[in-house]
Amino acid sequence: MMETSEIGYSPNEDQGVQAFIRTLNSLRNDFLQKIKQYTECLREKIFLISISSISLLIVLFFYTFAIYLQPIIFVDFNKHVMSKTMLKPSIVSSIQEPYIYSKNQYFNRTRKPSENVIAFLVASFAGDIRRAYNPYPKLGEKLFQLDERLGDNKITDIIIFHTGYPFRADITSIVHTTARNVLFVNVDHIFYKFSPGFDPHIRDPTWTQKGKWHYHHMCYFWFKQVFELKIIQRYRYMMRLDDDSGIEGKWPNVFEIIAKRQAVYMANRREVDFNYVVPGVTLVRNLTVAFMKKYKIKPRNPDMMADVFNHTIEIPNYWNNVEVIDLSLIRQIEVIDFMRWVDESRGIFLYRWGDAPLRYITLALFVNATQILHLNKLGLGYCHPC
Ligand SMILES: Nc1nc2c(ncn2[C@@H]2O[C@H](COP(=O)(O)OP(=O)(O)OP(=O)(O)O)[C@@H](O)[C@H]2O)c(=O)[nH]1
Ligand SMILES: *[C@@H]1O[C@H](CO)[C@@H](O)[C@H](O)[C@H]1NC(C)=O
Ligand SMILES: *[C@@H]1O[C@H](CO)[C@@H](O)[C@H](O)[C@H]1NC(C)=O
Ligand SMILES: *[C@@H]1O[C@H](CO)[C@@H](O)[C@H](O)[C@H]1NC(C)=O
Ligand SMILES: *[C@@H]1O[C@H](CO)[C@@H](O)[C@H](O)[C@H]1NC(C)=O
Ligand SMILES: [Mg+2]
Repeated sequence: MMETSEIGYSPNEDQGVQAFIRTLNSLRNDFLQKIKQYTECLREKIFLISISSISLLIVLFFYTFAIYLQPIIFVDFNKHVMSKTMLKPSIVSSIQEPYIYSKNQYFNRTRKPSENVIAFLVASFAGDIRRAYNPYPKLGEKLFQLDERLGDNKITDIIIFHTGYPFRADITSIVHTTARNVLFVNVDHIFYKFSPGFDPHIRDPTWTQKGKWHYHHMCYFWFKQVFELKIIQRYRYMMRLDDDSGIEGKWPNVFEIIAKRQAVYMANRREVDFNYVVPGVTLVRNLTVAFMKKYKIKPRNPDMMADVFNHTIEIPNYWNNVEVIDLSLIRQIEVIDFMRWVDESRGIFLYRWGDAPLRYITLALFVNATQILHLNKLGLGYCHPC
């Protein structure tokens, strides 16, 4: 102030300058105030950002840790919260399978579907799986054999469930091999699915055949998925036959036999899966125990159930490369429930639980001894591999 007056400004000028300086000062004060507020705000933000980063790092750490620990991940077989009343049997796909090639359609026939069905599963020739091969020539021989050996008057439909795309030449040669109706049903839309929550990307299987997860997909398909397909709903009994197995000698009409005897299942011979070959196969007992406890189920077949539990290192199965099953069995709500428990436990993919031991346990739970017929007791021949 003194300086400015000493320089000799006029009072008017002096007042103007003072006002100007006051304004400047107040602006400066405002500015400093703002800066202070801003830095405080920034400090708060930095604090929040650091907190978030640290939490993120902690989460990441545990996540990575969990990934590394996955081979010994604990499956809580008891943690199922579904109640019986919540169940809906509508697990069946509401849409028709997208790609179906029907021989009847091809020949412009309007024949009704048969009562029963013979089902195969094959891979179509593709370059992207290990040991890719064309299964159709051999399958043609199988169908020819069936016409000769199975006493059903060649009326039972054949469904060839397949992945990939058969060549037209494969289809036409098969269509002309057998008198039966044949349906080629592409199952790509379900075959490569995994159990919910399973991560096939970072995990390694305990077992590999063909591609990394192909064998597991096959087990999943025959244990559960096949019964959810819309096309299967119209049939009463399903006979499964693998393309590396065959029926030998003359077979009677097994569908008639199973119906007359009011049976539910026609079983091949008993085999076992050892826990040292299929690590984790015995854990299927934990799931079975939890399931029986939850729904207070007493096994319909105590001998078979004892067979499941009595042998420390092995789980029994019927070698279901060939089997005949009453499809009304797997339409029962409790059975659907069991299949879902197995699915949700992810045991098929974690431990390669096979469809054969799983079928055996399903039978032990829901089917009594008189409802199971045995191929060997009926004197019916079977070969594998053939
Ligand atoms: N589409 C498709 N079908 C498969 C695949 N793996 C197996 N299958 C079919 O599923 C059936 C059973 O498979 P197999 O490889 O014979 O398995 P398995 O019967 O348990 O094994 P073996 O006892 O050695 O015969 C066969 O008819 C195969 O054609 C696959 O990756 N894709
Ligand atoms: C089936 O019918 C279609 C349309 O009428 C015809 O073009 C086709 O040739 C018929 N197929 C056979 C095998 O007769
Ligand atoms: C499975 O059951 C056995 C025997 O009761 C028990 O020792 C084991 O800890 C269980 N394992 C799991 C993963 O639940
Ligand atoms: C198997 O278990 C049942 C009961 O669970 C028992 O009665 C039977 O003696 C056992 N058999 C063998 C061979 O251990
Ligand atoms: C098996 O179950 C069927 C159908 O529920 C029944 O008729 C039959 O008597 C049962 N047999 C035995 C041995 O329990
Ligand atoms: Mg086989």
